[in-house]
Amino acid sequence: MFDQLRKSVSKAFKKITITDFSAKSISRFNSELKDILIKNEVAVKTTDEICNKLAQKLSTMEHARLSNTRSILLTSLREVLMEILTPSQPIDLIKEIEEAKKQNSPLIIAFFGVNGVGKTLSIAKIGKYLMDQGYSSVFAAGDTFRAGSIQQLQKHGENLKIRVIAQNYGSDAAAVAYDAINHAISQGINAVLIDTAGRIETNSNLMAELQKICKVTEPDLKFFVGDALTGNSLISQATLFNQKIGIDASILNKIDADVKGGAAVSVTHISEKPIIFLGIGQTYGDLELFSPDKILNNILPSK
Ligand SMILES: Nc1nc2c(ncn2[C@@H]2O[C@H](COP(=O)(O)OP(=O)(O)O)[C@@H](O)[C@H]2O)c(=O)[nH]1
Ligand SMILES: [Mg+2]
Repeated sequence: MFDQLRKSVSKAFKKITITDFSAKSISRFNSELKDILIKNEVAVKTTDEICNKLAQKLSTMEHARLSNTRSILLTSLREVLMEILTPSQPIDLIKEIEEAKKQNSPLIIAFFGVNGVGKTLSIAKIGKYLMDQGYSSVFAAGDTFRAGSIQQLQKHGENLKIRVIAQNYGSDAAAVAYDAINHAISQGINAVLIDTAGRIETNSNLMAELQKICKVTEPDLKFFVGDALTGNSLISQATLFNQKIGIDASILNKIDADVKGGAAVSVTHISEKPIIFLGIGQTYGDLELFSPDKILNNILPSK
């Protein structure tokens, strides 16, 4: 996880020679940090924010007696990154399910994102996660477009013993999702996880289809699913999906193969929405609740 980014940051810290936090020293360090972040596909806007915040923090220390500039720098950078990674409104999925339960209704979650980012597998992982916590779910096979997608979800359902509501290819995805919600209501199921089609993000038919699903099913939560390996392109996808359908949180997949970490660092800051889960592999258990600390420990040297 984030090997390339961690190595570069560690290297930059090893060769720090500054002995004060004068504007000149800060700017020297920041210009190196900026290069590292950009090379690892942290969004430009997020990179600028990190460097500006760091400069601001350090400038107040200019006249302090500095015995260990390196450790002050490290602590300051940790604080800045923590702010960048911490969402203003975190989402607690279990709390949301409990709230819905009190209203005698299932929590409705729709998953959006381009093809191949791991939407369908994320639904299976979250179905298992909920089951492990004692909550039931039903899957809605709302990708009625891509060949094989319905069977793929059905296979996950079979493996996990979770019911999948499906119709034929080409059928109305909103109607499939609606059926699944009715099934959940009648059976007292805790959560409805709605799969959707991906295609490419610029496809306006797709956006219209997704908007219709939202209109018909009124999801409690809309999750944007992204592939961390796509770096900056993930950031533009998240922005577009947020504009077109409004997202509540992100799931970042393929973190296990991501050496750069740019998407994980930028997406909360850019979308102003929390990352809720990280996908860290291809099995059902390869799902982690997002934690800024864990990300930081994979980026920054320990001391
Ligand atoms: N290494 C890795 N592969 C993943 C992860 N999530 C999904 N995948 C793989 O990505 C591919 C596409 O996943 P799928 O769920 O079909 O994506 P969808 O098109 O968005 O529904 C599959 O081969 C998955 O096994 C992850 O966190 N790590
Ligand atoms: Mg799929």
